[in-house]
Amino acid sequence: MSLELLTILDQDGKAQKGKDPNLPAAELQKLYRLMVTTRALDDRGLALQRQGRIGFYLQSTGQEASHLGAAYALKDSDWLFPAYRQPGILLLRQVPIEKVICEWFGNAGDTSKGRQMPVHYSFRQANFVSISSPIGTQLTHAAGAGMAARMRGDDTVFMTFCGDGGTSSNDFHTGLNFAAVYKAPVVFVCENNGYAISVPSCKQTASESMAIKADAYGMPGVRVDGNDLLAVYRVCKEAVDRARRGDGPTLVETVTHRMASHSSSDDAARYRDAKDYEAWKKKDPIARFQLYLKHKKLWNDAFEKECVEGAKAAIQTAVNAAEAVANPGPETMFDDVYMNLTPQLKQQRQELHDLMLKGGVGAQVGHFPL
Ligand SMILES: Cc1ncc(C[n+]2csc(CCOP(=O)(O)OP(=O)(O)O)c2C)c(N)n1
Repeated sequence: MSLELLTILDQDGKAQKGKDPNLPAAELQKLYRLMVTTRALDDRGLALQRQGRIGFYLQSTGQEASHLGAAYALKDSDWLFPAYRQPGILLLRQVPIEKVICEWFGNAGDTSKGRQMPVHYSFRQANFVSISSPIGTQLTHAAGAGMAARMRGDDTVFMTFCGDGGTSSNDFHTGLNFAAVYKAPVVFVCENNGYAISVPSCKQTASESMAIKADAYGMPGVRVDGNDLLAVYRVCKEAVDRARRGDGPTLVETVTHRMASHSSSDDAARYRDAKDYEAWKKKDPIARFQLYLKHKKLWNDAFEKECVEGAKAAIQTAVNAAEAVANPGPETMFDDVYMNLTPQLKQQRQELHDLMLKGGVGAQVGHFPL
């Protein structure tokens, strides 16, 4: 049980001797590109919301290393039960950017057909379980999925995320307790970004840290610098290996900072400590990783331009394509809940059909086949 903050990269991007996981050059460049693309996606998401083109957005700026470093420790066959701020994982798992952006618009190209809030992604093909608004519910889901895998005897690992505020939820207790008792192969990643909306973490808990809470549940707890991609990766890789071996769950606290507001609906400047914010700005995870790549001769201006311009162009193409996709037709509200519609729902569907034929609600999208 270590309360010490584990780091590998110092502020100048130099790796401590003997701690560098020595990932292959192409993988390091891929991870850098993913962080840059995640940041660019975030900037575009907020801009679209401010322009009134989407209704809501949640930024993850400053937390790119925390979630990408963690998820990079998994195999593609492992599962994710995310919280609000891990969009980079979708890119890591090769979900097309256009699909991500269709979710923001809630259009017919969105996996959830516009039934979820924007930014509450769900991608079955990426083993990425739907984000849910209630804080902490994903922790129990991951614990249950892990228990099931252990009973089946397969070696899948389940990674789930929460914020510092999430540790105060009922489900944090239930999830961690069950996972530890049943030795479920789960990695709990608590991204301590300093705030739960406007409540600073010091008012959230009287514990010395988030990681220390693991002790009460009988699992290892580790604190790691969340703005140091290599350190997060290394700690999470150990936790993932431990889970896969059948030795049970781990709680990893990634210490980071929420550099943006909680969501597009609030203004952090009204409650955030400005000095704190300025200090964290200097610890930007992308800048630190860039220095590391530079020391390794894996970064230069041309590579930077390729990453930044490439991300912008891919996002622009995806926004254009996603914005052109129609909204889901009103009749789709009858889909996906029951395999066979109940007689009442059949009748309501018929009524909607007739109304649309007469030019009523949704008429502009045309009548649908019954
Ligand atoms: C059970 C529940 N209580 C309250 C809320 C309202 N709420 C939405 S986000 C949030 C704070 C989350 O903070 P944290 O877990 O630290 O994650 P972060 O947003 O910082 O990533 C709260 C209280 C909710 N969604 N669900």
